[in-house]
Parts: sequence; C-alpha cells; structure tokens
Amino acid sequence: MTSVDTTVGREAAGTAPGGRPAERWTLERGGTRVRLLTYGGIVQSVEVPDRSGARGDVVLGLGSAAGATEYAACRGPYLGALVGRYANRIAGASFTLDGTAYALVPNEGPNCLHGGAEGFDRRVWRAERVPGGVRLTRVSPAGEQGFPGRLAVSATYTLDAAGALAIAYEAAADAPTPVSLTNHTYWNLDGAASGPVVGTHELRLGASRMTPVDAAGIPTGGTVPVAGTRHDFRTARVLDAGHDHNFALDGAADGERFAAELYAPASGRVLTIRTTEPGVQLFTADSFAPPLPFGPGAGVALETQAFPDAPNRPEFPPAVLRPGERYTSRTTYAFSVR
Ligand code: G6D
Repeated sequence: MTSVDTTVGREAAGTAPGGRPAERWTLERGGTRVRLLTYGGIVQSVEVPDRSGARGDVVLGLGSAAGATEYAACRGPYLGALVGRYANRIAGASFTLDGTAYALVPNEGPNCLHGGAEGFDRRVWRAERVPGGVRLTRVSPAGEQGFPGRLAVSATYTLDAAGALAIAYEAAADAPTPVSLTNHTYWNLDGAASGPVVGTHELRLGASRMTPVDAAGIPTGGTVPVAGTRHDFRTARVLDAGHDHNFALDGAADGERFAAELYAPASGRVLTIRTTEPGVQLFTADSFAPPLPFGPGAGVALETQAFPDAPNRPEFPPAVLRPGERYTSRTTYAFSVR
C-alpha cells in the first residue's frame, strides 16, 4: 500500500520577546493534525478522531494563530513545550562534572527546573521541512543558563501513515554537559475544554519502580517499587490527583519501550506512548488556576526523560553528553480508539 507523505503548511505565528518572528507549522496525515510553533517547539494542538470519527483537539493549548505572543506572555506550566537543556529538576541549581562545579540559573526556589528561567521552551527555533514533518534546530551557546559547552540540537516532529506523532531529538556538544530533552504536552483525550482528566481518564504505566522525591520534587535517592502504593499504575486505573513523580520504565534500554497508555472512556480515544528514555514524569496539573484558561487536573503531562537530578545522582542512568558522542532520544505518541 502506498501512503501519502505528511501534508505540511506554515504561517506566521506572532513574535517572541525581542520581536523575533515565529512560525506555526501544521502537519496532517492518517487522521491526525498537529500544529506546532517555532517558538519553544510548542505543540499547540493535536486533533484526532474519537470512536465516532469526530476529530477533536486533545492537548491543552493557547488559542490563536498568533501563538508565540500568547505563549510568551504565559510563564509557567510549559504548555506543549520542548523542554531543555535538562528536563525536570537539578538540585541546588548546581552539579559537578569531571571535577568542575557548575552553577545554573535557579528558577524554582534554589533548584533549576526545566533548563532554567530561559530554557529551550522560550527560544525561537529554525524550522525546515523533512520527510514526514518538520525539523526544528538551534544552537544553545556555551554557558546558556549556566550549562557548559555549545550544544547543537534538533527536534524532528513527524507523522506516520497511521497518524502517530514521533518526536526525535538529537544533540552534539563541544564540552561535556548534562542533556535531557522532552515535550511537555498536557493531554485531555476528551478535548481540551471537556473538564478534568483526573477522575475520568484511565492510565497505565510501564513502570514497576519510581523515584521518591522530597517536598521540592528533588529525588531522595534511588528507586522504590510502586507495588502497594498510590504510584502503582501497572494495571490501568482511573487517574487520581496529586501526581508529580518520575517513573523508572521497565523493559530493555535498547529501542523504544512502553511508557504509558491513556484512555478516555467517554470519547473512546487512546494514547499510547513509547520512548527510548529511561523515565516518564507523571504530572496531573493540580496547580492549574486563573489566569490560565485551564483548571486543576484539566490535562495530564507524561514527560519522557532522564531521571530528575541525574547529574547529581550517580545511581541514576547517566545523562551526560560528551564531545564526539551523539545524544539521541525518540518518543512516539500513537492514537487509536476503543
Ligand atoms: C513538571 O515536575 C514538574 C512540575 O512540578 C511542574 O510544575 C511542571 O513541570 C510545570 O512536570
């Protein structure tokens, strides 16, 4: 069977702070339509069919085509964003690598969250058409937000013939540096305006262990079994509130492993996430409140990632990229109905 390549469109999408123009790219294939911005690599909308075939937007996004302006004005929850140079927290906004101590920009108390105050989510990326979709690239200069080394980085968003979205990241550095890239989309499979996912959606995670954290979200050491705790999603169950934790994914480290399956009984939509990353952060958006146009639990973020604070945690899978190496990471988001 032959399949038509992804249809790709581009249009102006407002300006980022500093007046830099941004673009919005629209990818369409296999029943899925994705809109993403060159500002922050933000996934603004993902439209997929429900069990009756009606297409609806299943991510929390900010409305219009002038997207960059709206997202730039909204500091906070990383709606749909491409997160880097290091997704999640680095304790004390500092780490020591090869005997040298580095100080990052703290942006959550004393800690560094999602790459610092001006992370990858607040940058304008260069976009180019590639088979199946669009590739975003940028160079993160040495010292950006305190991170060592110049990092050339790309994120390639593609749709396959079945309408599955893949995001593939690559990076190379000229000095050793921590790297962990993710996408921070909040999913609501009944539609962005449908009300909370908490209490309505069912979640299954491919994780029998998780990383316990302190009140600031900093790992307290190692991983613990989920069995017998509120973190046990090995069997699908209705999502409850109060989750903001990293799960250690089961399965072999080579290739993509199962991360999560989210199911919305009302619409019948199913999202299946597979990833090459060792972890996934489950965040139930409990803190959402005005002026955000979404309430508590309106969406759920499933952020594939290296473990939080891995640069300070020798027991965690390493998350350092060295010169001559290539960082590669891939996460796929497949859509179906039942
Ligand atoms: C991440 O784990 C964090 C949350 O604590 C944070 O509030 C959110 O990003 C914006 O998921």
